[in-house]
Amino acid sequence: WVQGLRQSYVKSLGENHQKEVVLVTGAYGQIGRDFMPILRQLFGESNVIASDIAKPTASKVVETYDNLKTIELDVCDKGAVRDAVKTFKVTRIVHLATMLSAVGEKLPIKAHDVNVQGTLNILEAAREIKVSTNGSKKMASVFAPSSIAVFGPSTPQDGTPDDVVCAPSTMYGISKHHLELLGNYYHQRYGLDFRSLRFPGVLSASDPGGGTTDYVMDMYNEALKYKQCTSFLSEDIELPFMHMEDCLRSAIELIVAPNNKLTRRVYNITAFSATPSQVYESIKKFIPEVQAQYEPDFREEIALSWPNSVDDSFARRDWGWQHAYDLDDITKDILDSLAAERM
Ligand code: AKB
Repeated sequence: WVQGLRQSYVKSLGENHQKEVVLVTGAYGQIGRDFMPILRQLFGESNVIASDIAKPTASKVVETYDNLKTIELDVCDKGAVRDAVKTFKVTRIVHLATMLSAVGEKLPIKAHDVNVQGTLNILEAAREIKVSTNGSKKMASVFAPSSIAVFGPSTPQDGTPDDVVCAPSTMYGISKHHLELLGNYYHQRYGLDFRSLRFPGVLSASDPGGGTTDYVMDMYNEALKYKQCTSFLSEDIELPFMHMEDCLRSAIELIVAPNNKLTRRVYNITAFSATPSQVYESIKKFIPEVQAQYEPDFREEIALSWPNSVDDSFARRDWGWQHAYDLDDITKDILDSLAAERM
């Protein structure tokens, strides 16, 4: 699917398009690690720069990708962000650096710094850069994920639409709501091409990164290792989810969508909803002897403030979003990948 999207993207730009230079922040996080190879396929291997707060060890980089340009970049450091964007003449920023919900409740001030100040630094650097493209000067465009965490306890919880009360009760949710508002502001005020998706829980075989929806990945890991798994949410708490591959495809589809197709800068996006007991039933289809227990902790309150399900009909209508993976497809796929990693 990347090749198909690449062809239509290149075609839509016309013959004489300038090459893109893409800066990815948080490139070694849960989404970044899987997103990097796809972005390199789409924009060209040497045109994508991976950045993160700490540079991974050389062997890790070499193992993962050939000729990868990597830089150490703290998004809270305004000067360093500006310098990176200017030095590489960046035309597009994929801003993934963030602190997720559960870790954000443990370190709320740090989460505010990274998620709020970091995002402002990115938008400012994108606005300032003004790269020459085909004779005209253009700001860098920005894709930055938002989250279902922008919704709060007073939001209607079933089939939550895009335009609805957003009064989040977590620092992560507050910062993602701020990101959406800032992105809309930079778009309206300066014409900056900002695009965002409100991701649900994103499921993959890679290590989870401090989120509330990560209980699913914990259950998969433990089920495989011990035939016994524990959910840190109660069995009946329903949340929306999607497979990492669907998440990355939705991001690319939005990034390459022609501007005239978009009726908004931020879209709800989802695949399906599930409870911990449904996840357990799904695991049992592949590991019949597995047992589950439910030991809710502080993350229960976060989960209770989020929607059970999300209405993503605007994304489906405007740029043709369709998910490919349902719960059992994901369970099978992730259990297979985890089993292969252990061999
Ligand atoms: C989290 O649980 O914090 C994230 C999210 C839903 O944004 N996965």
